[in-house]
Amino acid sequence: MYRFSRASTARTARSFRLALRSYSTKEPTLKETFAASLPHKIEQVKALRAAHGEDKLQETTMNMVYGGQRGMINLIWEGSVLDPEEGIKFRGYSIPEISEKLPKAPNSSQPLPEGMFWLLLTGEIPTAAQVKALSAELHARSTLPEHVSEILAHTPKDLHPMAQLCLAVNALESESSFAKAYDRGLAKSDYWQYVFEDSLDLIAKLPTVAAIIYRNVFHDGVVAATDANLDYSANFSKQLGYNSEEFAELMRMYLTIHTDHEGGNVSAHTTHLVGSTLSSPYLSLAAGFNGLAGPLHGKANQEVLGWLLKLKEVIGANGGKAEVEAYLRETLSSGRVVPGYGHAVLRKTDPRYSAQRLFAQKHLPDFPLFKLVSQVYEIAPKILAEKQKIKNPWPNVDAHSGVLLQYYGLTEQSYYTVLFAVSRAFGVLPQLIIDRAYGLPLERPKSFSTEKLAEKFKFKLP
Ligand code: HAX
Repeated sequence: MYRFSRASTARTARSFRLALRSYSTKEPTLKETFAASLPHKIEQVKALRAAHGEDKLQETTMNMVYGGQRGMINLIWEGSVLDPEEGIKFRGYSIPEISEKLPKAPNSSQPLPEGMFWLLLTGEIPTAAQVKALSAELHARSTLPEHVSEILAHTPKDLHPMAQLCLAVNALESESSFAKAYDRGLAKSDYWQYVFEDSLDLIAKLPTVAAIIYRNVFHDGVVAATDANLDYSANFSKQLGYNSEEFAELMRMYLTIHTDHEGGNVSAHTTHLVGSTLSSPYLSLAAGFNGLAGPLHGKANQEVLGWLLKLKEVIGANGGKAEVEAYLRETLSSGRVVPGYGHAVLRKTDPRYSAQRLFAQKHLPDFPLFKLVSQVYEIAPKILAEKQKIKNPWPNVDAHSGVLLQYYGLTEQSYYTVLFAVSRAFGVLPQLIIDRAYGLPLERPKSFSTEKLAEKFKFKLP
């Protein structure tokens, strides 16, 4: 059963109010900045649609329809665009560029995910004061309703942490200002304002939810009270039970690079799809998290760790290239995937992998598991490339994240996707706000049966 370790609720609330006051800035807030940019953005979309609304983007082939819609352009996603060769660009900025440009905590070299949220929503790099004010606002919104901690307290410990997270986020729906306002009667032009409020509340509450799950399942159930003097990542680290500035640095990097990966990935697409029915942001995000929990998507980070630890066991202390190669071949010949390798869009090493590799080279160059990851990186692409059907033999984000967590003692691999989920909320919720601000409609693509497709091509099915 989770309980706050110290500080009474009243004292915590007072410290939030003080923090908010001390961090308030004369510069425009996030909501003001977004609202100010909106009329121009809407004009741009209108002008583009008026000029090219009926023009063809591409031909849809039958292989796209049967092949998981690979390469089919069918979504608007403003926060990021993924290039197969260049990798992800967040509002036009690469990972090294956001690392340089986004505001940082004092004495930190990593960007703050709060700044990333700002960038993804508005397209603008916030000032340090704006990010500080946003951090304070998130702290002020972080209190959980009691029933959510109650539900988590009564959840079986062996229920997967991602299933627990989805339960908790669904249960947080009770807090949805969008759902309440909609029930009262809400004008369409005002939808986004309530989705904005819910999104900030959700992001604010996720660290405590995630920390409760971690502390309940793997430790003593005691969670540190939210510390309004810390940035989001440092506070989350503390709530998980870490008092290490280096681990907070890892969290800043981790939570920033896992946010967004354009709109077609399952967690992003699902959040957007469910949101199009005007389900609240809570239900929409929970749906996205359900998708993230799959082993071909976010759960690949857990799978990678299991696969690596087994490799370590199989090859022993003196394993070399030949043993790693044999293990890779055995994985493939047994009909399984090599977790952490391959991608539906990317055709090179994932820049999120490279960012984590840089972090490891700086902070844990001699950690044996990092050396093993590096060894796999040297060997796996060649072996995977031998299989012609595999379109991308290079590592993705999930090939590296678990090793960094292992180094700092967060060894419970079934928890890893929860960390990914906390970050993913920062990427999918900005688009949910934008969806409602643009007034995008219910999503409802057309489907055909195999018989109908054959009929279209006058093809006689065998
Ligand atoms: N190991 C073995 N086989 C692989 C493979 C891998 N790492 N990557 C692709 N393949 C196989 C596919 O299973 C598919 O086989 P079938 O035709 O027999 O079904 C074939 O190669 C073609 O696949 P593809 O076109 O190259 O890749 P997809 O777009 O279909 O799939 C995946 C992309 C990421 C799902 C795939 O590469 C994979 O399963 N990788 C391992 C799991 C993983 O790391 N997932 C995380 C991806 C990143 C992410 O979303 N993180 O959240």
